Amino acid sequence: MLHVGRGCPKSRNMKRSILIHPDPRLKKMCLPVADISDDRRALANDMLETMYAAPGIGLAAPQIGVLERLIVLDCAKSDADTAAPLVMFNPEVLAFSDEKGVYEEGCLSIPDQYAEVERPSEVRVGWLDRDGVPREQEFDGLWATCVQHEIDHLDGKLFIDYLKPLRRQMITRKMQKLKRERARE
Ligand code: K1U
Ligand code: ZN
Repeated sequence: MLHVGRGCPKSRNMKRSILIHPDPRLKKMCLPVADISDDRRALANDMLETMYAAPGIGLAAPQIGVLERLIVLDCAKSDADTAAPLVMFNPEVLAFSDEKGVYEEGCLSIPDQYAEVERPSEVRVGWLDRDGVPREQEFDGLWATCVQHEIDHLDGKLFIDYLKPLRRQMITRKMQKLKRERARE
């Protein structure tokens, strides 16, 4: 088992709580990660744990209140044999297709609300992996949708920002009600 910092044994990953919209932290532009330390790798592990537990196929650091450019995703089938987690520090869309696709998106920060969003069908993404090694890969299908959705989170953008104002307002009001109910529990 790894022991990390402050003399305190770091035994296992921790599930974090996910912020619910509206929250000012979900609207912020996140800062690039300057160095990929053991603490940041532990944060990425916590995010994967949180994403799988939700369950979800992606998660961005601001969704757990950390305003840094870090995302995790796994759009593979959910059984452990085919798990394909990706950890991306400072991800960037380097190129995108003219062809667009529509996918019904959800968001762990906007529970139980889904809407069709149009985005480029294919994207080339560059990022630093958990060892700080630069990576580049093309994504299509659900992976392309998910990686764009997660990178949007790092720029303070939610999938509801692509919707017409009335639909966005209705969803926001539902989320305000949900937060009031959860606060009373
Ligand atoms: O960023 C997030 O809030 C995670 C979000 C990612 C996403 C979903 C759909 C389209 C684009 C991006 C989710 O994971 S919502 C939950 C979800 O879609 C799902 C959950 C379990 C199995 C399969 C999908
Ligand atoms: Zn989301």
